[in-house]
Amino acid sequence: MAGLLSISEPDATQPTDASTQPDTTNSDFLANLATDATQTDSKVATAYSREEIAQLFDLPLMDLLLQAQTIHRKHFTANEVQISTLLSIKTGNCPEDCGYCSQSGHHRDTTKLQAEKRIEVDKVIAAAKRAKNSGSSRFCMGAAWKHPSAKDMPYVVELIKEVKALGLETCMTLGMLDTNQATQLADAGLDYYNHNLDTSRSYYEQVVSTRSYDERLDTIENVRNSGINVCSGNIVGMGESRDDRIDWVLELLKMPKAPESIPVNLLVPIAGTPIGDKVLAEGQLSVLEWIRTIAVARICCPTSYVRLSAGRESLSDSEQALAFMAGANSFFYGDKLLTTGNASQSGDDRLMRELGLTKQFAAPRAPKVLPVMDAMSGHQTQVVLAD
Ligand code: SAM
Ligand code: DTB
Ligand code: SF4
Repeated sequence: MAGLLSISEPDATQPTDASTQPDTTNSDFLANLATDATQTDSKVATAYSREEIAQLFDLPLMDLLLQAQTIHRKHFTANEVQISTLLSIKTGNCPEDCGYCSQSGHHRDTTKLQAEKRIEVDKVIAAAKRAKNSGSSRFCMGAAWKHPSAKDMPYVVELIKEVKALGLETCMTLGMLDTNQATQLADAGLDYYNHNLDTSRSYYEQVVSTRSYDERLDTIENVRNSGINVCSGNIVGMGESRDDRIDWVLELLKMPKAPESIPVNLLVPIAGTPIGDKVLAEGQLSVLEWIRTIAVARICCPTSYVRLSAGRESLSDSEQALAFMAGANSFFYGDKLLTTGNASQSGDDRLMRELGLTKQFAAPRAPKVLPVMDAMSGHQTQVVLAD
């Protein structure tokens, strides 16, 4: 295990208190973890059993962070982070009843969220330009829909093309997509589609009743098959158990390919939502458990970007530093998420300087369908590019 501390062979010169140390000495799996990370990605991304994931969660925190950071450095440039800016392009009155979400029409009498119709293309482009000028490399557009309607498709296709023309990567999160819609977005050149599983299959029914876990997986499969990069993550701190967080990791590993981007949201408890109200009354989960979840996601999906998502506004610099140590290498940048506040941009600039983090540049996919002029007829036509 060149260059890595072995967690199974403690330094004999250091005093240890055997009564307080978890027994990790019998686990070949833990001893070989970082060595395994040098093997092929497909092996690493599918190799973990439920028990092994549970063992990772149980590690002493410093051991877990060390392993996660070591694995991170085998697959990514150390100290480089990808940053994205979010914009809500259609806010509130969502027909789904997600128990954490300010935008659900089911909670509108208690959240009092001001709903807004689709915002005009020009306004989206202006926000994307501001994001680009601030140094963001990806622009993520979210809509509170169960799924886009047929009349929404030309609008979102136009947004993808216009935002890409600025040299930004594009991401969308619009609810469920069928195969045809996923293909239309892929043809327009969409780089990422965000669709979170949020939690385990068994806890999901405590979180939302208007759609099923399998519908969520179907959309992710449609996105994957279309060639768009998959962004799929969770929310930590909704009242789910450690077992639910383990099962969520297992769901990622069951996919034919792990998501390229994994947002790990820390619940923002929003007053007036059923889950927000419960957490506000009963107390929030320890931030360290969110950090452990980030580390386990990093270890199990070593080539995925792991994103610090909702919840950073309430965290200290030191807590965020630990999350980067745990292998997170992307975050949402800008003063607002969708409907709630984010850590401030100026604060993030300062934090990045203090931690020595640098921003990664954008690498947008080329659109698959390009407009061209037919030289003979003078009419506008399209070419479909090969993959
Ligand atoms: N409507 C689309 C959907 O559900 O896929 C996209 C927007 S939705 C707001 C995107 C994600 O934001 C959710 O899947 C959830 O993981 C996260 N999210 C929403 N509200 C949150 C909250 N209060 N705290 C933490 N994460 C939240
Ligand atoms: C994701 O996983 N988190 C982002 C993004 N994907 C779309 C959204 C966070 C929303 C937080 C609550 C809000 O601002 O409404
Ligand atoms: Fe709608 Fe998405 Fe909010 Fe659920 S999380 S209520 S689908 S906007």
